[in-house]
Amino acid sequence: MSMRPFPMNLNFKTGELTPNDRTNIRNLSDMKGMFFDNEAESRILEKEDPLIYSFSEKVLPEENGHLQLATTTIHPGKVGDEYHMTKGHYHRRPDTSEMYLGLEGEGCLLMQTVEGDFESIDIRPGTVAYIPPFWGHRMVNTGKTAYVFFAVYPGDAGHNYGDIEKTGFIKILVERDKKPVLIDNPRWKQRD
Ligand code: M6P
Ligand code: ZN
Repeated sequence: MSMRPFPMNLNFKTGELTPNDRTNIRNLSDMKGMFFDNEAESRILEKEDPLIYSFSEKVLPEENGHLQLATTTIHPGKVGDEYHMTKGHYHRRPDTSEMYLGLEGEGCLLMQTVEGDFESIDIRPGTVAYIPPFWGHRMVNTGKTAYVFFAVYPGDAGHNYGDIEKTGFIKILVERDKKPVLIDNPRWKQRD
């Protein structure tokens, strides 16, 4: 059955997408082992379980031909020296792409392939980044305010978190002398 066209509202300051159907919350306890400094993670979790990011989605059919629409807000902060970030993922259908549009705040998009290729793009309000098929992607908030972006991707792309959980990202973004620096991840493992 065909769907009727519909409008939505995207608030360019807050990223609020209305109407949306689902808001997903990711606290530090949902990201165990993803930040490099496990001791810093444990120290924080002994006291609290901070909200790292949330994303709101319009529920649309997970089918070829449709698109998925989502806005994400990453709260400022660090775990050890590493800035707050999304889990990051490849697509379950790896030959699908994605578009990110920066709305508020400052940060960086990290991308990699399973073969070990790596790219990063700074994303500010108004930056449009194209993530081609086969590139895993993660956003990192390097600023002191909320980092907000809008994403569009194919309806049937899906999420593959397992491969990122196994290997980590090739590079990580850490604070050095109060500035963000991209360094090699000593724990990066090439997938077998
Ligand atoms: C963006 C999109 C979504 C993704 C969300 C959070 O909105 O890429 O598909 O789910 O960010 O990122 P992650 O799934 O890596 O936690
Ligand atoms: Zn994606």
